[in-house]
Amino acid sequence: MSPTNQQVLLAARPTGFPNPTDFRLVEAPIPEPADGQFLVGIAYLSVDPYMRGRMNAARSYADPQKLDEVMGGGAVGKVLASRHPGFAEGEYVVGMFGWQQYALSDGRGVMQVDPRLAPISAYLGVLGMPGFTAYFGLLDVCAPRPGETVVVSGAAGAVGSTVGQIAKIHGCRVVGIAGGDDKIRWITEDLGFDAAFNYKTESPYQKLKELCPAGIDCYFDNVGGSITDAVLPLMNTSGRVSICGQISMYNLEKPETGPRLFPLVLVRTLKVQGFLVFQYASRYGEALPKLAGWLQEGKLKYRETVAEGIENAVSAFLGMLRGENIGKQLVKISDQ
Ligand code: NAP
Ligand code: FER
Repeated sequence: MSPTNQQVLLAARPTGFPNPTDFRLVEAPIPEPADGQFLVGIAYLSVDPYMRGRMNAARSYADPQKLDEVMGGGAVGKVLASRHPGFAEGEYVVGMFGWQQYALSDGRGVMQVDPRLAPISAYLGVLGMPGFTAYFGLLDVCAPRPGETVVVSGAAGAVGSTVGQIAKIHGCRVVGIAGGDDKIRWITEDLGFDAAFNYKTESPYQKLKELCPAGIDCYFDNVGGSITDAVLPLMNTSGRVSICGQISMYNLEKPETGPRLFPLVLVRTLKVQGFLVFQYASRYGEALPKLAGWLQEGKLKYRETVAEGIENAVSAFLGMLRGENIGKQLVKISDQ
């Protein structure tokens, strides 16, 4: 039997929390590069929260994921064959290669990665899109000053765990919010967060009041919803709020109503700003050496939760949406 390219397609648009039946695993022939193309053997693929948004029909920053097409997504791998002058066989690359074992590329949006600087999987996490999100979303949007109190939600995930450590590097007091005692232990004992609590077993407002006696200067929001409703009343005057993600709402069938907090934004003169990491694409080259430097100095640590095999990509994605990951959720496709 000739080797094939296993791929995961979007089979149906979910309502509410996605089901495994919204996806389909298929086999296709391994493609051959034409002139100007190269073939990538994928080593790891990334499953990310934004993919849930792209499964809906509504257009936003990017076009929706098309039905019956390979799920889009970032991946790292090795160039196996090349007819492209800029990419040589044997090089490692990161790009939007999708949920499959092999991908053809024309090089657009693809970057070479240095496997001597860090294991290649890191380019999907701390040295990749989530790392850049943490870097710019904290430093550019919140601009934290030494001694300030920074609160991070989704604190044990890919973005949140990096945000907390960058805030520590900048001399802040950091308080994390995450959904499990194992997650809380990791971010406080290993990553150096000053304090953290499990929002599933503690009252966020009461805990934050206790853990942030000087109030909150910066809030990096990965989750939204009732957690954010508890943070905002504790913000100090002229506090900054970086709206990075609202994952608590991504799978809701009906929008939730909550308290109306804009009066607080007004009287505390808060800056509340959403951002998309892609806005900073021209500055990734500024963030990468900083993140890699902190990694090498041991000031920045990361963790990965790795599922094995393309056939487990869907369960890894659904597990990440349910909070089963600590650090970055990846899927290992092959040893490249
Ligand atoms: P992640 O945090 O590694 O994984 C998602 C985490 O969300 C889960 O582990 C889970 O942790 C938490 N979660 C799930 N449902 C929740 C709920 N109802 N309430 C509170 N927390 C919930 O994912 P990531 O890649 O680092 O992304 C984190 C956030 O950043 C997401 O909102 C994502 O959309 C956003 N993001 C934004 C940009 C941008 O450009 N703006 C770029 C990348 C990511 P718990 O166990 O703690 O619940
Ligand atoms: C994310 C959540 C939302 C994200 C991007 C978006 C890159 C927005 C995308 C869009 O507007 O299309 O985690 O990460």
